[in-house]
Amino acid sequence: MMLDILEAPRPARLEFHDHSPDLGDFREALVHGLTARKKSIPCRFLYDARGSALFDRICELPEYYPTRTELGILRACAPEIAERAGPGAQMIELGGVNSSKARILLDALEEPAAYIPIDISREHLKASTVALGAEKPELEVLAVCADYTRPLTLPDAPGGGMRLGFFPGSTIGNLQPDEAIGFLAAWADRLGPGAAMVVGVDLRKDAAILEPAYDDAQGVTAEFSKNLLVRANRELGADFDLAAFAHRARYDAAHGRIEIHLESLKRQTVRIGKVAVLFDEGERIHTEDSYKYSVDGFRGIARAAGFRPAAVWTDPQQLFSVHWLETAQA
Ligand code: AVI
Repeated sequence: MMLDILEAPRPARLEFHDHSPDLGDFREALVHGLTARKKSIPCRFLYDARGSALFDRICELPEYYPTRTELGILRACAPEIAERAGPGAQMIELGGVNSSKARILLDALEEPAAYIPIDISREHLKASTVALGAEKPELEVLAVCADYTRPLTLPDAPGGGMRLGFFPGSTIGNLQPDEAIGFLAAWADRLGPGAAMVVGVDLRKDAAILEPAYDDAQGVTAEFSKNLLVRANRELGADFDLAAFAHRARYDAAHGRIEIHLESLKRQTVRIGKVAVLFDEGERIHTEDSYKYSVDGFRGIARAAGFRPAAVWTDPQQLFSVHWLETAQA
């Protein structure tokens, strides 16, 4: 379904293509995940309107270094990215409800032909699309509400410039490494020959920096994780007692990943409609992994996906990295 969300006339197109997954997906995934031997809920369900707003707050937290570090790197390397991309690029952002990073590149690119943000969070995406469209009336903004980890068709966009994928925020780290390879390979295919992709990747570091970033003093990350339970209560009529679950975040250095769980603080039964789920005291629901890579480790992932890693930029403290990956030439 395609909705034209702009009421006033404007020179360039502003479109909203809505392919968002329906509620059935959440019920099915929740029941499936909570009735398995090891309980889990897929992390893509974290991002409803409330979850996205909470994630925006996480990005502002003093402990959560990735956002401000990546912004600094992007500001510094934007001219080089613009030079590599050339004029008339179509920028396709995977994610994109918070377009502050895209703006840095759009401001640096020479006459970008179109900006195509793809995000699962419908209301957030709509709002940011309208705001960006108002700010850059000459730019074609073609927003796609969809799960960019699944097959999708890109809208027709103008311009003969480079197709430039943009995947900031180290969201690649929320995929398992083999999934990350499959995901990047699918995008290399979708972008086609002669394209490039800019990917933000969090780097491996001490647990003393990583763990507070995922378990902040104000409890915003805990609220973000528990939003899965809030959603289940509101949307599916489940009866999760939020006070009976605790947010846990721990760095597993051997796997290079932060593991996030919700831990049941007592033995309890939770109902999701007709389904009853028994929790032992201390039993955990796995909600998210956030993988951290070395620069070379990530370049290996990109190569395995069929990209040629051509450039990488980092901050002076080596907290975060931004990679320029190229697809094969036509
Ligand atoms: C979206 N993603 C990259 C975040 C991360 O750092 O893995 C999600 C997040 N979860 C808790 N805090 C941040």
